[in-house]
Amino acid sequence: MEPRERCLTEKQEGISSSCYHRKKTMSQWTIAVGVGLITASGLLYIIFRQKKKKIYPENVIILHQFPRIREAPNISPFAIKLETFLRMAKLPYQVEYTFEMSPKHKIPWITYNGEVVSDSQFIIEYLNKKFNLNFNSHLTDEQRSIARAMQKMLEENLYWGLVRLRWVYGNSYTRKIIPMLAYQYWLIKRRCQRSTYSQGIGRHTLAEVNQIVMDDLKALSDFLGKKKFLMGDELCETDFAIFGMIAYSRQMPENCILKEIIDDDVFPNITAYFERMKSMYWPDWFDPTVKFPTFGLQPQKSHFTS
Ligand SMILES: N[C@@H](CCC(=O)N[C@@H](CS)C(=O)NCC(=O)O)C(=O)O
Repeated sequence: MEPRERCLTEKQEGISSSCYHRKKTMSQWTIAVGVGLITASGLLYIIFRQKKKKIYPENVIILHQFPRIREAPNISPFAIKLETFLRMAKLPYQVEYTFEMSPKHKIPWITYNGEVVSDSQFIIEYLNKKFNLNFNSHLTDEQRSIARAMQKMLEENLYWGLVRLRWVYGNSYTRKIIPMLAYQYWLIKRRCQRSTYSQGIGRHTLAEVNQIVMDDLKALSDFLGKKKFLMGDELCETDFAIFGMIAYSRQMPENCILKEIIDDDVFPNITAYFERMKSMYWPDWFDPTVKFPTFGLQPQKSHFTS
């Protein structure tokens, strides 16, 4: 190679190697900044969570649920189910009104001596073990199976129909029961449109949803017949779920089929069942003093503790 050519090649190599080094340094910086940001946000999240960690009284079940409304103890059937169970079992509990979701991103949930438990059914099973309870001990295996099937029909089928009627078709009627801004309603509506579509019921017409709701209630009514509780004279665990779901069905907006069902008392035995459970456990069902939303830990009610 000529000395001039060699000189040029060396120069080019020098430029490209400095370019390469600059690029390398830049990508190292990008990675470092990225890692730094992720670590910092992780730390901030932990600090924030720790700061938010609340101290609750010992040996008291803290029931985290949506704020109550004037006409009923809650807008969630699962919360009513759970609180009725707590009252029936005379367990020491305190309600915390909140919009904070459980680690499973659902509500209600409980905290008990630092332990967090999610899902109303798992909570009941957890408390059954902790406090040695069993409201199903008088049932045969066959009755247990029927009770489970009935509960799943209401909680996994009827519930979604009711979600659809309240949030997707409810609009201003729902906002009369649950005071909220139009924008907040719209956000929840959008969420419920998606969830009911994924679940499946959201793909049906309103008439079909009405039919599903009606058929489920009829099945419940037919099975209940003249019985006091689902399986006879003695209450079983599924009765809490049934009561929660009937209570929920009675909070539906005025423009929906449930209003006609209730007004015309199409299922008088369901009405009687609802009134019976309500009078047994809920002297404070209606609370004219409520200002929705009320947040925070509520005082423990002494007449429901053992
Ligand atoms: N299987 C759950 C169901 C709870 C549930 O669906 N809660 C509703 C309120 S009624 C909820 O948290 N919805 C919020 C969402 O799905 O994002 C239980 O029994 O607790």
